[in-house]
Amino acid sequence: MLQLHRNAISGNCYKVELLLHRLARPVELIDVTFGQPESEAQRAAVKSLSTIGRIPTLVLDDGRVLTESNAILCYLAEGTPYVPADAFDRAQVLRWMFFEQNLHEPHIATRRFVMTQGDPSKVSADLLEIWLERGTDALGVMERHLSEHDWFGPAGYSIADIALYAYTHVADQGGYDLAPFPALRAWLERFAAQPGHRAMG
Ligand SMILES: N[C@@H](CCC(=O)N[C@@H](CS)C(=O)NCC(=O)O)C(=O)O
Repeated sequence: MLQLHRNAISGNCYKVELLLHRLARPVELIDVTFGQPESEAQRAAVKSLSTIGRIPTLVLDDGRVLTESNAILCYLAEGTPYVPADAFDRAQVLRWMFFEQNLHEPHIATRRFVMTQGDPSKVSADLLEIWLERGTDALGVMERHLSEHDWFGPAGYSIADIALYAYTHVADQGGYDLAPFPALRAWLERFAAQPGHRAMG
């Protein structure tokens, strides 16, 4: 059976868990906690599996290991409706997944982590402000797309939608205001209303 090293508060792990759930793929979830007495051993186990040593880390039935949430999504979605077969359409999905890792997650997920799990007083006010501005810019990019499209996938709900949903739906925890983004809020509702949806956690 697939094994996924993960934790319940990580949006990157949630992406993978949601797709596995929608694909009805059985998986053994292995919790990796932070700041608990047992966490050092759990993190050492993850570090022994790959050079990056972060979660999510997926271990396949044959023992091969895959890291990077969006790479894992691409692997699991192969041959399913969650990723288009057409090369151009597929590239459209990939470009949103690169956008997520480049301009969205580094600001929105990091700010959320600091605000909910970390100590904001250890981060400069300037950096918190830069994350807020850049994350809000990324939400604006999504809003402009969603003003004209229902999904980020050219043919509908896709792994690009899963990748972007993970941290957008909890962006308020990082101090982001979604009120100015009505098309984005409608997409969040549409996404969560899909049959087979599974909440984070
Ligand atoms: N780009 C990677 C990010 C992986 C990552 O940074 N994961 C975090 C949890 S969301 C982690 O393992 N943090 C532990 C650490 O920083 O040591 C992905 O999308 O999977």
